[in-house]
Amino acid sequence: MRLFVAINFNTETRSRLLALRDELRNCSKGGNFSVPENLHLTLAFLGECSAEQQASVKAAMDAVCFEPFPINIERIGRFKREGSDIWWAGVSRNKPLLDLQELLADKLMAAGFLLEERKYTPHITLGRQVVTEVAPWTIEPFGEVVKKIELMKSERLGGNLTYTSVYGKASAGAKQL
Ligand code: 2AM
Repeated sequence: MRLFVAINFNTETRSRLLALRDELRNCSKGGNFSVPENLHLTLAFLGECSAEQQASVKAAMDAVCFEPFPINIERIGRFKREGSDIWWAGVSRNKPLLDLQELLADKLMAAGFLLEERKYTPHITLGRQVVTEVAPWTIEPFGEVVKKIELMKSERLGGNLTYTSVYGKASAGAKQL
């Protein structure tokens, strides 16, 4: 199965992200835009994993301790790809988020996973293969307090890219899941 670890959002954050997705869609000539349930912030992408590897990811998540922390979504940006870019909502690079991402990556690498070596760019994908003439823009920041990270399974169901939470690790002080 294809796995990644992510932060999922509450209903209000999700609806604000959706409004931004719609704004982007309205000023685009084309693109493959994210459906509401697929909006998330990836912390680590594992790719194809065996059941044994899935257990290792859960153990790595269990070994990561973090306090609840706020995140802020502050801009709309893109990764340039030949003519059809990936557009996203960018998350401020705050210390608790970067520390959590690094700690998790360390635990996963210690368990034998090969992770992406590029610098972590915290982003929430709003659309892929987007064709637009607009330039990235800043937004009135909004966000929420993160209290949980989740192990997500990615699969194609009936032709649709579907993400399902298969495990969760709560922050210190949060109720057990
Ligand atoms: P993206 O949104 O920037 O494509 C599920 O596919 C999640 O894992 C998405 O957030 C996706 O990021 C990320 N992802 C997919 N393939 C990846 C890769 N090779 N390296 C890093 N992240 C990846």
